[in-house]
This record gives sequence, C-alpha cells and structure tokens, in this order.
Amino acid sequence: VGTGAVAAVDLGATSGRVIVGRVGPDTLETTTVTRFSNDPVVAGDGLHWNLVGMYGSVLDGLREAFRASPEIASIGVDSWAVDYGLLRRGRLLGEPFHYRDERTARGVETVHARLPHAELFERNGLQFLPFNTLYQLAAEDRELLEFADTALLVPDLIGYWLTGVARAEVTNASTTGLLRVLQAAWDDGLVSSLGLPRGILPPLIAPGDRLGALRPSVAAALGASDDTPVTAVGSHDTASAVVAVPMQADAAAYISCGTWGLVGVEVEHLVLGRAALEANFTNEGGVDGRIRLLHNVMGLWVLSEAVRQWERREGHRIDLPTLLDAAEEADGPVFDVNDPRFLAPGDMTPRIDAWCDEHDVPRPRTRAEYTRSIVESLAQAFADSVADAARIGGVDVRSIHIVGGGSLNELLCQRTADRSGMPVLAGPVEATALGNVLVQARAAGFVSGSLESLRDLVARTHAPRRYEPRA
Ligand code: LRH
Repeated sequence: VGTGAVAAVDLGATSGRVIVGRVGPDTLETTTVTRFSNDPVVAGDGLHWNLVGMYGSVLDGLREAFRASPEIASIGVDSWAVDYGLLRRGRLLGEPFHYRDERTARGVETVHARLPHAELFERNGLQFLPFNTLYQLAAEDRELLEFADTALLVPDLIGYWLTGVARAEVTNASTTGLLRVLQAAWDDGLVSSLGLPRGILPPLIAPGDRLGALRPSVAAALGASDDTPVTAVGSHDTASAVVAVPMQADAAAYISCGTWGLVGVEVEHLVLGRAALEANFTNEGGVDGRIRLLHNVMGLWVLSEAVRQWERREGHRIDLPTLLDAAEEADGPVFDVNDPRFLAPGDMTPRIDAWCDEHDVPRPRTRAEYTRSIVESLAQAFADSVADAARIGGVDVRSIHIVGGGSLNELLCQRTADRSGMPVLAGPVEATALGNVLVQARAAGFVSGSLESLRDLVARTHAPRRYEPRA
C-alpha cells in the first residue's frame, strides 16, 4: 500500500471530465485535467448523443493526463445510465439515442402489453422510468436490432473503444431492467419473452475487475504504457457517487444531485415488497454487492432547462448565483417536480404554469419566483423521498448527505434541511469522480478495505459543509 495515481473518465448528461486522482492511506486528491460540454443533437430520427465526439474529448483528456502524470496506473470510466450503442463487428451502428427522446413511449406500451410493471419489478427490482433500457430496446428498429451483434452501455462502449474488450459492468447493467436482480445475471427468460436478441448482451464484469489493457494503438496515441489497464468501476455514475458519500450507511440517506436527484439509502438486501413498488423505488446494483435503494427525482434539470430557455430568449447568459440570490428573497409555490411533463427538453415555465393552474396554486410571476419555486419543489421532493427511503429500507435516517453539483446550491441544501427537519451534509461536489478513483485505487492496491474505510478516507479529506434545519 502506497500512494499512486489513476485517471477517471466521468461523463454526465451535461458535461464530461477527465480527472487524475492521487490516492494513498491518508491521501485523496483530484485534479481536473479537462472538462468538455455534452451537447445532444436532434439529428434525423430523434435526439442523439454525440458519443464519437465525446470519445475524442476523452482521448484528448487522457493524453493530457498521461503527459502530466506518466505514473497513472489505471483508467476507469463512468457515465449516466440506461443508454447504449448497437454494434456489428466492432462498428457503431449510429449514434446512441438520448434517454429523453420521445420514442421510449412506444417501448413502454410494447413491454407493458406483455408484462405489467408490478411483474417486471419482481424480476428486475427497478423503479418505472419510461427510458429504462428494456423500453428503449423494445422501441428499437427491429432490423437494426437483428443486424447488431453487441449492445454496449455508454461507459462499456468507451471501455471497448479503449481496450477492444466488450463487457457489461454490473452496476450500470442493473439499470437496464434486464438483470435478474436476485442473481445479478442477465434474465434470459425476460429477454426472450420480450423478443429481444439475447446474443447482443455481453458477459458481465464487476467493479474492481480488470477490463483489459489499452489497445496498442490507443496506448501509443495517449503516450501510455502498453500494459495500462482499464479497470471496471461503478460505471453507473450514481453507483460511483454513492461510494464517495462520507456517510454511515445505517443512519443516513444520500442525494446524488446533478441533472437528476437520486435519493435513497444503501442496504445489504434487495427490497422488493409492496411498499417499494408503490413508492416507485428502485434497487440498483452498488459497488461491493450493496443495493442502492433509491428514487429518481427530477433534479437540477428542471432549473437548468428553464434557464437555458430564458437565455435563448434573451440571447445572453444568465448568471446562476445572481439568480439564486434573487430567489432567496422571493416566494415560490411547491409543484410536483416528478410530474412526467418536466422530463422532455423545452420550455419549463409554461409547464409549471399549467401544473399550478390544474392544482389551484398561484403561478410564480418573476424569474426569481420560478427559480424559488423549482428549488422549493426539489427540496420537498427530496424530503419526501428521504422519508420513503427510510421507511421502505428500514434505515434510521438521522442526516442527509448531498453530493454532486447540487451540494453547491446553498438554498437547495438549506431548504432540504428545513423541509426534512434533518441536518444536511453537503459535498463532495465531485463524488462521482472520487468514487471512480477510489475503486480503481483499491484494485491497484493504493488503499484497501471495505466501502466504510473508503468513505472514511473521503470524510477525512473532504469534510462536508453542514446545514442545520430551521424551524
Ligand atoms: C444520473 C443517471 C441516473 C439515471 C439517469 C439516466 O446521471 O445515471 O442515475 O437514472 O442518469
């Protein structure tokens, strides 16, 4: 056990980054080498990710990382969940669809005509979200699906491009809806009853396993040594984030808050009963076989999409801190942020107005009021889901950890504390990258031990900021 360096590739729905992490028994430091925007494009048949472009940015970032830190011992990749690319003989058959593309509605109809959500939940343990991979595959062009020989989730696709090895990392595979949760194996029966080709699903791999060495051409292009491995991490970004929550899992809830607010608890066993089904909770696979019992709350998406529309109308950028300061002085009604009308890209304010009209709630009037309204509604949804998670998971939750970009939003953290009546511990902001780094560092032998000791290292090096609930 000594100090060493690893590189983390972390792709989010709005931006990606390459980070170098330095880890030892008392050390956990990160340096962001590059950050690039992720700009989905409506092209032809729908909303797509520009994944090839993003891979180019990943390579640029890694090259930079190896130039600055030639000792990097491993690379790990995580991203948002559920989306995939189809390949045939190694060639990508078109840019992957964005999960916010509206085609998924078709897939939901097809799948639920065969298997209602309650039956799916018994097998895959997942919250109903219209974009879970199984619905996307059911909406896929049949001929294309038959023509493909492999489907790879986004981080697995990047890993494949880097190494030539096609695998499905299990935490992210758990978000597809096609894993038999009790066995953490592909559910062959489900796959065939949905008429999906089983052959396109690659073998599973677990966080900490070695995916493979860099392809020689990639190693040469990066200035890395030939035997540099890509190590599987919690490749679902939320799984990596939960690794780096400096919490005591038997007494705390977490909120991984970025585009989404993933609100839940970590448990040792699956929770598949009625209460979880009715609260629409999910059992996602965590690192070290833990279960992330959580609920997807709409997240900062609603605010960032509202701001994007205002910026478009005005033709200039809006400063978020200034807007949040104004919101602090304003009032704003609580609406249901989880209403599906807020899922698709586009103008949020008319949707908020419509929700308020339908529920006899006065509409917000100014941008400051809309902003306040979104923050209050998120804080309320967070508090509600924390209470659900505690009840359903049987965890005596006494504090709430907020990690990710949302941990920098002081109004949101304070109002979550106020509305839940519990202290909020905010940070680290880069929890996802830290979780990615830690799992690699443990595999490389720079640190050892359970998730508890990894979290203890996070707590010692990244002390969270505390918000007390106010009356
Ligand atoms: C967050 C996230 C979330 C998924 C969604 C598609 O980035 O991975 O956990 O539900 O994206």
